[in-house]
Parts: sequence; C-alpha cells; structure tokens
Amino acid sequence: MTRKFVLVLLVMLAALSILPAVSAQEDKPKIGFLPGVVDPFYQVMEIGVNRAVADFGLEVVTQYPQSWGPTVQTPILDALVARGDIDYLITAPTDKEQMIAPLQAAIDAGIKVITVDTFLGDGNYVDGPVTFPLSYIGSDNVEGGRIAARALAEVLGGQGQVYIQNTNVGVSTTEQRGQGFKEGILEFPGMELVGEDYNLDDANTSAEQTNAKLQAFPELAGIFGVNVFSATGAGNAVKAAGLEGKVQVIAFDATQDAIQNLRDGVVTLVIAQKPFDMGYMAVAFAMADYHGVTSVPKHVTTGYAVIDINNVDDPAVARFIYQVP
Ligand code: T6T
Repeated sequence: MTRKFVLVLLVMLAALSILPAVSAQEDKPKIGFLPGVVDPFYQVMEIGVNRAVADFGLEVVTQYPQSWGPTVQTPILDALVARGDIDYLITAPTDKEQMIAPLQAAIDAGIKVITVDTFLGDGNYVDGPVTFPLSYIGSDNVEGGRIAARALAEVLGGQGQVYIQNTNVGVSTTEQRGQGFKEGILEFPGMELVGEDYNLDDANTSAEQTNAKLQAFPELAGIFGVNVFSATGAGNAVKAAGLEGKVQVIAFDATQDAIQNLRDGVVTLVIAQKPFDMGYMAVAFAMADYHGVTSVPKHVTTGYAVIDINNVDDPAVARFIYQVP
C-alpha cells in the first residue's frame, strides 16, 4: 500500500515537473545561427547570440562555414532547413544575389530569416527587390569606407596614392566599404586610388597582392584593408617590406592582430564593428516577433568604435576589440 502510494506520488511529481518544462519549451522558438565564415568577427557575434539565447532560455543550433562563399554556405543552410526544428534563422548571406534562392527555400519551409552583417538584394527589406527577411542588422558599411578614406587623407595631408584590399565581388558589406572609400577619396583632389584587388577572403592572397602593389607603386602611401583577412594580409606585406609607418594601413575589424599592428605602428586606424550587438539583437528580434510584436525594425545599424593609438587603452573604446576565448 505504502509502496503504491509512493509510486503514485513519484508519477505525479514527475508529471508536475515535466509538464511545465514541455509547455515552456513549446512556447519558445528554436534559433539557427549560420555565420559567413569562421573568423573573430563572427565568433564575437556568436557570443552575443549565445548570451541572448541564455537570457531568453532558448536553444540555438550554430553551424560555421569553413571558408567564404555560397558554395560552402548553401549546403549547410539546406541541412539546417532539413532538420525541421528551426523557427528563426540568423544568418550572414555570403552573396547578396546567390543566397536569395537558398534563403527563400528556408522561408518556404516555414523558417523566419534575419540577416546580420550582410544583406540580400539591396538591403532594403521594405520596398527593395528582396523583402522576405524579418530584419537586417549590421554596420553602415558605406560610412565605414568613408571613415577609412578620410582618416587616410588626414594622416597623409590630403596627398598620395592609395589602394584597396577587398575580399569578393557580390558581398554587400565589403562592396559597400569599397564604395564608401572611393567616395571619400574623391573628396581630396590630391589623393589617387591606384587599384583594388580581391583576395577571396584569404590573408595570404591579400599579402601577395599587396606586395605586388608595393612593388608596382613605390610611392604607395596608404592601404585600406576592408575586413579581417584583407587587413591582416596588407599589414603582413607592409611589415615584410619594412615599410611600417611609411605606408599607412587602415584596418577594418578590431582583431587582436589588428590591435597589435596598431601598437607596432603598422596600422594607423582600426575600425571596430559591433558584432556582439548584432547577434544579441537578432535573437531579441526573433523573440519579439515570436510573441507577436509587429514593430520589429526592418533595418538597424549598430555603429562603430574607431580605434587609434591615443584611445586604444580607453576602456570605453577597448571593450569593442574582438575578444575570442
Ligand atoms: O568584416 C567582417 C564582416 O563584416 C564581413 O561581412 C566579412 O568579413 C568579416 O567577417 C571579417 O572577416
């Protein structure tokens, strides 16, 4: 009798403890996170995603492409869709045109899409060519390019030959950074853009291309490295040529490497994005949408911290340096 009572009690307790867990689980969306590639920028973004996921008590499935581009990103996306349990996908499309169809397939499968860092189409999800994503959260990359150009012009006294180390054609972010840089350079009649190379997101290629440009243009005075790999390669080439301080490098993305180059006098300025905020906000928007909020903004820009040798140790600025465990 007593044993039977204990058994019934255990079953009741188990039911009580399981039932709320089940209903809580059902009341929460499952998040998929598909960054552009493995790099410190997206690793910091993942920290933001994970923080929000923990704050909201959600689950996330994260999958990193090992190299940049739709050929690598699409099969990973397809596999995430095929799981059938993802409600919201937070992703950085690696090509603004080529990733439209694969992400439309995710939408057709009932997954809501938020793009972070990069966008699809022209990034105008209200009345542009692509409107299916819930939101686009990222930097103002045209402005980022202009900041780089004006900084170079300032340090060079408005005179000199400059060069762009870029990644791939068709990537919204790096394309816009290149565009903004060119616009910025045009503000200074004494500045001349002597070239733009595409390194396919590879630091070694960036170093080789930069080295070739240093040889072809002995008067080259400034280089804009549009992202982690571009700036790392450009910095390495300048160091290898012993041109630190003679050729100014502007580094987009605040990696430890870029900050070390700043301290060593190889890099003049580091432009830090806010990937943690992009990741955190994307999860918060998914959560809001899930609960019926209808005012989730279609586009949010997250701003920059512009780091130079004078403010690099200021905690208000240094907190934006990409810290990856
Ligand atoms: O600069 C970031 C990102 O904003 C861009 O879209 C791709 O490159 C990075 O991930 C840095 O490697």
